[in-house]
Amino acid sequence: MSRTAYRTCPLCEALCGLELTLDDGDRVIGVRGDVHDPFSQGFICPKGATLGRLDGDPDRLSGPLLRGPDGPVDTTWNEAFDEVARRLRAVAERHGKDAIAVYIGNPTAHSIAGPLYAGALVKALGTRNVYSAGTADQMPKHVSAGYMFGDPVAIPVPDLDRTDHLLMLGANPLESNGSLCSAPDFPGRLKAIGARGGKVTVVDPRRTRTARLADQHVPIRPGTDAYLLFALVHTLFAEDLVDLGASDGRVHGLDDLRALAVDFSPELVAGVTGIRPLQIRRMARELAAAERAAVYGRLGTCTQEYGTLNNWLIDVLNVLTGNLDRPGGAMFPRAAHVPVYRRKRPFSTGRWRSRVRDLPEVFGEFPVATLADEITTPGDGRIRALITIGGNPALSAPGAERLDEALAGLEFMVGVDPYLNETTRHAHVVLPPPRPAQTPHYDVALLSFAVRNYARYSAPAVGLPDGRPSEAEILARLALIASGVEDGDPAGLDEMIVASTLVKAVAVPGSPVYGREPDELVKALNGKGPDLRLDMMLRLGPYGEGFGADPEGLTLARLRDEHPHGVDLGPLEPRLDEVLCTASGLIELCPPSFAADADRLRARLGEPAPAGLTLIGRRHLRSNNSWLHNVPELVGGSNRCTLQLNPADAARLGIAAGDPVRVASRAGTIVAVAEPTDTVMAGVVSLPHGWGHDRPGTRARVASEHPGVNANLVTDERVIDPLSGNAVFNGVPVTVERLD
Ligand SMILES: Nc1nc2c(c(=O)[nH]1)N[C@H]1C(S)=C(S)[C@@H](COP(=O)(O)OP(=O)(O)OC[C@H]3O[C@@H](n4cnc5c(=O)[nH]c(N)nc54)[C@H](O)[C@@H]3O)O[C@H]1N2
Ligand SMILES: Nc1nc2c(c(=O)[nH]1)N[C@H]1C(S)=C(S)[C@@H](COP(=O)(O)OP(=O)(O)OC[C@H]3O[C@@H](n4cnc5c(=O)[nH]c(N)nc54)[C@H](O)[C@@H]3O)O[C@H]1N2
Ligand code: SF4
Ligand SMILES: [Mo]
Repeated sequence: MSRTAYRTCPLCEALCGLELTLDDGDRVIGVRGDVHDPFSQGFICPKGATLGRLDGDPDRLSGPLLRGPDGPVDTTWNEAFDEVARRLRAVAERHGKDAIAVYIGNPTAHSIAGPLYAGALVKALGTRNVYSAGTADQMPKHVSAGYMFGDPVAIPVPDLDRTDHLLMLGANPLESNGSLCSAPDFPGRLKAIGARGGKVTVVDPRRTRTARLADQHVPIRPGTDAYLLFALVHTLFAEDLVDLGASDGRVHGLDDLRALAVDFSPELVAGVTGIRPLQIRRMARELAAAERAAVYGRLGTCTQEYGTLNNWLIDVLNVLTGNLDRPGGAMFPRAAHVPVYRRKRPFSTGRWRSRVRDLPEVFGEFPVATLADEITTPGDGRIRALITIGGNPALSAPGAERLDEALAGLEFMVGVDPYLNETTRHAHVVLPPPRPAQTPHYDVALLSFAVRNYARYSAPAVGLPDGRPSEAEILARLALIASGVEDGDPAGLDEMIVASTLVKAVAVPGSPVYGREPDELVKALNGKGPDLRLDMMLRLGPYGEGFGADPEGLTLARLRDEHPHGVDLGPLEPRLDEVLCTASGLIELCPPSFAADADRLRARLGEPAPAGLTLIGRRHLRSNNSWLHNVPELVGGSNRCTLQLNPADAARLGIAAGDPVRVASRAGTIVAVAEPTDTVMAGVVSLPHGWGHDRPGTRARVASEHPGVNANLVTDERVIDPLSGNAVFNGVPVTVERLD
């Protein structure tokens, strides 16, 4: 007998609802799109469709591992946690708190446990050595939102379903399915813009599938978006096209911004960007003329040396054209579990600095680009131990070879990960979370970026055997260990967090529980662990039941039982008032540190362009960073880890399709297989990341048969976006030659 269960897909940001079919042995034997999900309406991609294969992957670790003299061996959960406690304590006693570092990987943003427990772990460790995939990804967006709007997570998303004009830079949602813009069936939503008479423009050095679907593709030289964006701002001012709309009277720094943009005329930036002045002017005019327009930039704009400037100027354009916070423009989603009454402290970076390279703290973190420095450089405060939670920095971080070597030299390392991958092979203890089918789901991190207000909770499809901790329990146990409570009950941590949240909530005027008694509120809550926390968050949230304030409102039980396919909470609504929390109470259009970096950008114009080729990345629909390469259905067919280059460059260098080529940069050298294609502009080469599965000591049989090469052996950890510390993967100077 088979049965059906429903859950959100945890593999990307599109949040598709899935219908799982399970056999009577609780194996997932089928996956389809959930047609009753009001948001995804049955949409599914090849990755979601193979979730069953991932769930049942024989290489997935079923229990904890302890490293012995001959490699990792199975152990019990108690022994594993005891070992972690003993060895972390030893490191902390000998070297202090900062000697223990944490790395939080991307899949942590897709789990219920990551966002709810990683913070508690970091706090309990009391370390400043906090790293994440965020500084290889979206950190520039947080910095830009933090300084412009006061809140680093106040990130506007394009209102895809109502916009008439979408200007998209450095994003390829036809492969990625979208990012910082959760929209199941992103391709369908893009096509709908054209169908209702709108226009989509894509700025990208490659003619991607997204660029082909768009009405217009504007190729740009890698790493030069800030020049283009400044020229667009320049044109809006120069041609008197600025119309703040809803932001009128709510901005600060408009004159400073205008003064800054004066220098960046379309003529001046044409050479460096490769975009004709007339085209830039036309783009600015169309943006200003559109009834409802949105400018959206994603990964390609972040992983650049001017990542923060890019992300700031993108939202500047939204403000200057009156599109911020208006339907069809760039809007702030309202997530059901995020209270809108929160008291916020204005954002700033650099509250402390890194030991070796003196880099500013950003959003509580140091750049992953300096993790290897902090592990290998002797002296007080050196990192001796590391906890990784989902992630694979040995492949995903810039200058990965140095980091890989550094990991091998750690005194102690813990990996919370279902796989023995290129990173966790260095761990002394590996703590694997259970299968997706055994894991509850709610997108704590991603629902704040959805193009419709929406919520969905999935109960585990399959129960956990006795004594088998969930990922929430694993992380809670680690947090307890870090705070010196070695055999505490993980549930106690949730009760503590709930109690302290409620104490704060009752003190904030405007909260639905203002003035009430926390002890009495706790009694209303149901569930244990993450469920308890989520029940509280939903009740305190904008659609919540408010502990009696709105009897019809959301509770976890109501979301789970009455809306098993998720609930649509309506289109995005203007809510700048709820969001804005700068010290001035205004949108900061020209933060001083950004203006200073713009001076650096301007000065760079005078320098000669680097000769040779520049490297950028790319994504493929059937991949997911470093970790779906062990699913046979997703890696079959031709080698995808190729170095794409323009046929003109290939001819000049005497390179033919299939030739092995040596790619060299300041950081390192790799050998890849060449794939000439005119989808890449001349002067640019492209290699995907997440490959390089040829390292000994991993346990991923399928992936090791399709190893590919690690692009991050040639990306350079020394070059970062100074404002955010973000890694630079796009625009890396390289030389390419045929290997004889
Ligand atoms: N299938 C699949 N889906 C994924 C992932 C995956 O690995 N595979 N990863 C997930 C993750 S972690 C993320 S963050 C998202 C990212 O999702 P997206 O932001 O859509 O990222 P990419 O697909 O890498 O698209 C970035 C684009 O930027 C272009 N680009 C490179 N350099 C420049 C430049 O200098 N300027 C401009 N304008 N463009 C440039 C690249 O050619 C590429 O097409 O995708 C998520 N979804
Ligand atoms: N050159 C280059 N490098 C890049 C990028 C690029 O475009 N170009 N993109 C960057 C981006 S956007 C990102 S986000 C990073 C990603 O970098 P990372 O987060 O470091 O790497 P991932 O491959 O996403 O991590 C996958 C690991 O998480 C584990 N995992 C999966 N599910 C779970 C779970 O539920 N719990 C736990 N605990 N672990 C789980 C998997 O088993 C796997 O081992 O890479 C960055 N690196
Ligand atoms: S688009 Fe993303 S969320 Fe949807 S099925 Fe594919 S991987 Fe899962
Ligand atoms: Mo990412």
